[in-house]
Amino acid sequence: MFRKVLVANRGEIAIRILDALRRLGIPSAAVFSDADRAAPHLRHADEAYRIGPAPSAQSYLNMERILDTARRCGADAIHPGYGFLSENASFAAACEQAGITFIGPPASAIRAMGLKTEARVLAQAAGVPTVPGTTQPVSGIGAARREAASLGYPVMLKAAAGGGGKGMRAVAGEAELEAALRDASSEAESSFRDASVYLEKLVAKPRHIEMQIFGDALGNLIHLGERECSLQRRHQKVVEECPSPFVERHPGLRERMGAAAIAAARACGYVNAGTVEFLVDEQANFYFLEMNTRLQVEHPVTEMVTGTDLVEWQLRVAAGQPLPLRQDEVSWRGWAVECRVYAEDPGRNFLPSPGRIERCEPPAGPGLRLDSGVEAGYTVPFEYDPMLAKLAAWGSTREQSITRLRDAAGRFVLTGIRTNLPFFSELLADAGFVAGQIHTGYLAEWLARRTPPAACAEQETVAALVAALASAAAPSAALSPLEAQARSRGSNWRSAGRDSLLK
Ligand code: MV4
Repeated sequence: MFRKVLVANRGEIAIRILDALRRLGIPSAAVFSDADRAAPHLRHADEAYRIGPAPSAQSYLNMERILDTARRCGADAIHPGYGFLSENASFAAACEQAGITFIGPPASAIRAMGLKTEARVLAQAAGVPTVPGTTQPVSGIGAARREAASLGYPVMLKAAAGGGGKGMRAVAGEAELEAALRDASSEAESSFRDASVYLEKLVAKPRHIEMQIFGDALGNLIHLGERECSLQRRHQKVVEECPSPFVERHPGLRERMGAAAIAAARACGYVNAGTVEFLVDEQANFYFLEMNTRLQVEHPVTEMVTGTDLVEWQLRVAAGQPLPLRQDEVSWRGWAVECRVYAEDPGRNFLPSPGRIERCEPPAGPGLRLDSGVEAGYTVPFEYDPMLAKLAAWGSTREQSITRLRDAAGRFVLTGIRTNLPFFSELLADAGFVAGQIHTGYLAEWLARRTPPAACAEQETVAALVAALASAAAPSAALSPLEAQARSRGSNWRSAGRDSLLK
């Protein structure tokens, strides 16, 4: 298929891709920044190349450096993983121009789905249901008032240039519209350097259900079923599952959402792995949210239920081969649930807790899968996304997969840093979750019920900072620069850059 593939990523997804290359007998090259000189993913590659200093902008986002490294090491393909350059149309185009295969969709498809308003127009033109609202940004408060009045409150303001909740404001009535528009525009400007905002009818208590699709260069396009991703915290997915309990309870919904997802993919000439995200309301109406033009973090739950290897599919399709399965050959067996293991402390408002991992002893057992980027003795760098690993469990029923995952999360020994593993033992036992009665606001409500209402996150952060400074002043200060740096970031420590990896 390829002479050599360079994996332009790090952590668990780099290992996931490098191991697939090894299984397929394809030579591989890894890259690393100065912060990743001892990173575990390097040992899964045949060669490793330094691409720059720790900051992502000077390393994993440094397009020229990565392309130059690919040329110098003789790689004829680059796999971007997720986050970083995986949805950068200019990078995909630069690879194409350099004669290096970008393992992902064509740059034109990335561009077409990159701007949320344009993606909505494309979806609408393809007959895909979208939330009622504007397809162009509103020009000012006057237009916003008119649009909101015709839609009817409540409405949702959204940044045209971005997703992930930045620049988004729910507006219950006209009295709040002007202030909300001002806030949404300024957050959109600071997050995406584009203040454009558009309007949608607010969908109450929606679920986030996404369809995995796959296209090859011969025009075949299929779906591999859905993933329920409604358990999110601050627009960051925490638990994902396949199939969705809601879709299971609504016969015919999967087929309708699958057809819509394929129509959206066809409208932008999609090839390779992609995901179409939908909002689903309590009456099982579904609305196109956005299309992610990359392999997603949560792809393992789809693999575990369909028995596929989506990275192998990506490589084969990028090499011009047809899809390994036709739509009528895709089958789903059992259930899979995944939790994302982060270096953060649930007891302190999920404050970062990177540092040196002392023990890392994953659980073993039937149906378990761990995609990990860390090991004992490894120091988690603070420059990148704090996700350490993904722990998933397959079962013949949803109950069995949840029980296996909850038990495994409780048996996962990971010390030296704090992680959110203990949080999963609780969450996966929650009656609402076990009953499948979840929506995108569920986790926030659950957390609010579970912990004493903090006076305010800032006070907690100040307290943490005072504690940190106090212990730093003490001669035996155990504070690593990491911890101090991380704490100084306060509770909202995920910068925009991090979000790019939270997909
Ligand atoms: C919405 C919505 C309700 N109504 N749009 C959040 C980020 C971006 N992906 C779109 N999001 C939402 N859009 C309308 N018209 C509620 C959300 C939303 C959400 C969506 C998916 C997953 C998690 C979410 C958390 C809060 C709000």
